[in-house]
Amino acid sequence: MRITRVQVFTYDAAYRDGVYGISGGRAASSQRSLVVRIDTDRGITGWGEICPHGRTYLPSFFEGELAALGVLAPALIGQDPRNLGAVGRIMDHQLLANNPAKAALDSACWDIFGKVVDLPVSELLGGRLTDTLPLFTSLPVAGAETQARHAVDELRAGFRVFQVKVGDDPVEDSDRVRAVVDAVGPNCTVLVDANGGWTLTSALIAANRLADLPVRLEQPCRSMADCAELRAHTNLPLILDESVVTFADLVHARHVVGATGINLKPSRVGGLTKARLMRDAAQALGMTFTVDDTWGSSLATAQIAAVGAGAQPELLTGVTNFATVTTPQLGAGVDQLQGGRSTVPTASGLGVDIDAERFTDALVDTAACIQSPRG
Ligand code: 0XW
Ligand code: MG
Repeated sequence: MRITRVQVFTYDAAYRDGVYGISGGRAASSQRSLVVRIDTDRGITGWGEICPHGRTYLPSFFEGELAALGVLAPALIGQDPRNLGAVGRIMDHQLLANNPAKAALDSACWDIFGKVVDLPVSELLGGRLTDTLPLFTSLPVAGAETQARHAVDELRAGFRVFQVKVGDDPVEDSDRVRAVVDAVGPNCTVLVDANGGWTLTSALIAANRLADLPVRLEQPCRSMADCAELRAHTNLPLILDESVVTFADLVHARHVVGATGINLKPSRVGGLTKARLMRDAAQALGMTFTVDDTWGSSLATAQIAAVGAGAQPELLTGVTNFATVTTPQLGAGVDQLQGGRSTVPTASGLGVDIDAERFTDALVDTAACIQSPRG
């Protein structure tokens, strides 16, 4: 089985509730997503999605990942998409960085593999330990009252895990977190995500003010060194997100920084193949984790669900469902259930029935890149 064509498309993934903001004034009403379509000589098509979050959330950004896809896509022509090890090696030999671009191609290959063997990707990634996944909901930066009201709306919708966006003024931030904790009550989990926006000074002030609350801090400072310093001065559990890109980062996070959890994003670590490794390693290290991504639609959600379904339920805090957060959706796949949970697709591949008609104007098309063989 060979890859015959790779195409890259885009669409705008708009936030359902208006503007989504995180620390440092990083706010947007939509993000440009990149959707990869891989065709094969057996007539089976695979799809993958990555959606960078602005230009300063991670080093990765839309134009950069698009350029990387233009380099990576031709290198995969003629390769067997079921041989994920070789696909990953070829991509890593083309580019050192650009994990999200590699992730989109890796996901599309897993989608094909699952369709070939008629199994959901979740089962190919190590098995399914649950049929439904706990969801977490992200509350963008806003005033205390607004964030608490948003939390109550989501509580009524069934959510029990809340990610409160903070990271600017530590006094206001801690007041807003307290308002959310009071609003949702004691049976919920609250993750306080600064997206690296606090200085060590601010993080220490916030952590002291939050010390009596049952909350976990997520990526309080940008560097692992500052997060480690903070961890040495607080008893609040620490989750790392943006800092953990490689396997070595994960081990460092656990044993040097003292992190007790990670936010695992397939696009940040380079795809489902590497996310599986990170999931299993985090579990072996006894860490809790959320499975998430930078943004996207039902396709990114299906990628998340494929990793989350194989997680040990007692270590999985929650997963994201972009299918209820953004519009438009690319096709049915993951459904939200009562009680703040979502389904795990059971159809073969990633299980999302992509509306291919939506994607006609390719930004990258290897059909146009294929050169005639020499000699
Ligand atoms: C990447 N974000 C800003 C958007 C997702 O909803 C979650 C969040 C994060 O950093 O965890
Ligand atoms: Mg985060």
